[in-house]
Amino acid sequence: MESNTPNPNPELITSKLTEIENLIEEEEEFHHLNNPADGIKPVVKKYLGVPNHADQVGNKFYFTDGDAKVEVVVVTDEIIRVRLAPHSVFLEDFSYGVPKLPTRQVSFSLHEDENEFRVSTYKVNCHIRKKDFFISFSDSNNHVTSMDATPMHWEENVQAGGYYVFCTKTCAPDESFFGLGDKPTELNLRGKRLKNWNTDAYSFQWNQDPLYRSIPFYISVNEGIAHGIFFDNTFKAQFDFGSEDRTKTSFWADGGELQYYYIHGPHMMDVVKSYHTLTGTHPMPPLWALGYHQCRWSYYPEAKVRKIARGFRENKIPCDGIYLDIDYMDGYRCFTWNRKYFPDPKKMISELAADGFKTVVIIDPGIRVDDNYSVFKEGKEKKYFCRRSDDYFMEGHVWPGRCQFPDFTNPEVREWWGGLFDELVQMGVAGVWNDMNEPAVFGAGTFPDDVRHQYDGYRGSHRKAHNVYGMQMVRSTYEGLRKIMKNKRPFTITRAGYSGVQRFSSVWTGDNVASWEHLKIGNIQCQRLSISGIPFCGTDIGGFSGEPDGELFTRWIQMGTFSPFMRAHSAGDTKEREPWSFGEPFTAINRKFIELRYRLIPYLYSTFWEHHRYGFPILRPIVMHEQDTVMNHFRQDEFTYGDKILVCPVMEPGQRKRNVYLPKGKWYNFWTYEVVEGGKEVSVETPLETMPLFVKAGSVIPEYPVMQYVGQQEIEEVKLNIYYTDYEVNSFLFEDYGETFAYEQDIYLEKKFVVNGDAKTVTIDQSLEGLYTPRYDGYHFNLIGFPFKPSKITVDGKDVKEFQLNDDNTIEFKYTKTFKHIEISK
Ligand code: MIG
Repeated sequence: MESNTPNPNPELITSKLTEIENLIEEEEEFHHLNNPADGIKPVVKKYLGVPNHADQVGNKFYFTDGDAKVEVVVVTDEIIRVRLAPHSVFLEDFSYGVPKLPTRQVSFSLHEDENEFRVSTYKVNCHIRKKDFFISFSDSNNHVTSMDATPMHWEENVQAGGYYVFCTKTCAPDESFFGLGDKPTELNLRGKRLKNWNTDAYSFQWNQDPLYRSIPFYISVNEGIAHGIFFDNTFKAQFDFGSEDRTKTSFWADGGELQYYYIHGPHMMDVVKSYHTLTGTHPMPPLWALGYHQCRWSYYPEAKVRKIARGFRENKIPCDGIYLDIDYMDGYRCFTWNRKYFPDPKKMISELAADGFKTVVIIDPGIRVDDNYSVFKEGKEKKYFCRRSDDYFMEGHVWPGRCQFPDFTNPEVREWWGGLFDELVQMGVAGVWNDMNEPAVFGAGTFPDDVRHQYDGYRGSHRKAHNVYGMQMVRSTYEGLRKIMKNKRPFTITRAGYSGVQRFSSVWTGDNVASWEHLKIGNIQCQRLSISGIPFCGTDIGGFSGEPDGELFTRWIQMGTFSPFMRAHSAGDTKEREPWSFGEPFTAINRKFIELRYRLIPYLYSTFWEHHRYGFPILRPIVMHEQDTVMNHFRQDEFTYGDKILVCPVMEPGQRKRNVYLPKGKWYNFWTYEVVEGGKEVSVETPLETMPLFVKAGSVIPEYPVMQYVGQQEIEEVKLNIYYTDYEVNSFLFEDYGETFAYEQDIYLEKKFVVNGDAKTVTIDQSLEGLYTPRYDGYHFNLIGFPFKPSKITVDGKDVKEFQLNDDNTIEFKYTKTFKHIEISK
């Protein structure tokens, strides 16, 4: 049921194809400029006519104008899917983004009157207007949240063998837009026009588009109400948020089906959580992956790798991951080793492991054409490499020279590729880094359009498979590792991706630059990725290309401490770039922040669980906390890390003071414990050794002792920092083995802390859920901001005799067993 036939001219060489593609693009641009869907309709465009009929099959409704058909599917109470078939023939339901539609039981109804058909759940109505086939959505209060500005339309493109599909909705005057993954532009996408086409974008710039990933999901906030649109189409797609025409929001793709999910809010958080019910969440990462990672292009030979590792231990800077970039391979052949540089990799990896380092290796998709190379030979024999429409193998140049590329959209190829990691895993490799998987090809940029892909049985050209190629590569990697590592959690990182890539991998933002501007770009990108369904993300700390000075590097380490994924990386032609490379005071400050990262690992891990289990993002921009205030739609510096810690990176050189917005409520300055009332901007001192960090009143922030790597010592007690509140606040602590999938069988422990207080008494209650028993019992309590000196502390009815009142007004005491109820009274 493939709508797109191959490019009919196989003789065209790559450059010619690129030329043609550019022409098509220009033409498209031209079409759009001349047709912002406001009346000047080119003849080739077809619009839906008048719906004259409604059919129902289970939770699916069909409306037709006689020729074209529209399908409306009730997915959940909050999610409705709309699809268009220009001649009534729908493609088979298959999507890499949505492996399976949720199957919860939903009640819904169809209503018809003289003006419209209406499909309703108890939260959403989908209106199909009889006059003109306009589709709109409203909530249970009849508040219209999304409305077509023209009927859905398409262009029959015989040349390209398919349709260009378009959807145009109205854009309200104060409507804001968020999402779309890694776009390096303002957080609020209002007024932007953006493209999804995975691209290797070395040293990308502010506003450059497209970059490495395609996440066709956005969130609209208008009049305080949020909804989401997930345009699940893998072809080159574009989005226009009131850019061509301030009153219209459009999205279109140059192939495939016009298919989108309308996701109801009313809060942005609801939209993101629902989006995750479609595309899945990130599995729990191995605990060590939450530590600090050190990378460079490249650390080699072995002596250098060991020297770097030693450097961490000697400088007492914690580190868990060390990376081998492409030079570890023999002539850049994947799954081989350069034995001159690494004579005994197994020995090296196991000695690094004994010192607490996990080794992560890079793998690229390009396989060197070389009959003496087993991976190539096997792939060739089994016909696993991508082919052009004329059946010749697709070839391109990348690091190894002349290469062919596995078709990761073929399940058999994925299985094969996944198995190739066996040897690396036996050597002790703990994680795999997937690079160049946009896919990137030197010169041509990427594959020619006519390359054929198996696409899990739904064959198609590269036009359809391009944006999912990288995701399928890292899926193959993840699934292969998972099999080989048995019950251990693999760690993977990828550059390219499509919606749903979070089921298989973490991501980094690609080849950024060592500049202050890029620190700002990275801050926005991580927030944007987080709310676009990609929670485990980070930037190349320090900037990949170019040279940061000590100050920029340290400010980047500070921000990176609060990136879900924390890794420093640098290009090969730059100066040494380890956390101690810049001398004092930088080394000490870098150490302090990386230590803070490790202290907060239980907090981050618990937040990760909240993501995995419930679909909450790890980083949350201000707008996600207070979407009612339009001003907040434009704040992009501050974010919360989980829901308890507010972070504001310092992103200007020499900045010793800055304004920080705090959402409503009471906040504690993390460094001084000063209480600040939120709902406004406050001025914060920002000397280099600190950065604005605030903790919500009532929080219980768990802390592990600083270790040089995760699991260095058994944890004997956990510190609980308890921030005074006079209203009830809940906190969670999630714990488990940290490296197996036992959590899938409920072998975990979720601790819930409830803190409440008044001027005389504070209570802390703990309840437990799950089957895991931590190896420690004891807590070290640190009470912060209490308005009184306690005269009595009881834990489960027993008096605590020894507690310490500190000069900074904190109160500390220890209790060697777990507890249910604590009372601290004046
Ligand atoms: O053509 O493997 O983004 O992180 O160090 C460059 C070498 C290939 C690009 C990645 C970068 C990596 C580099 N790679």
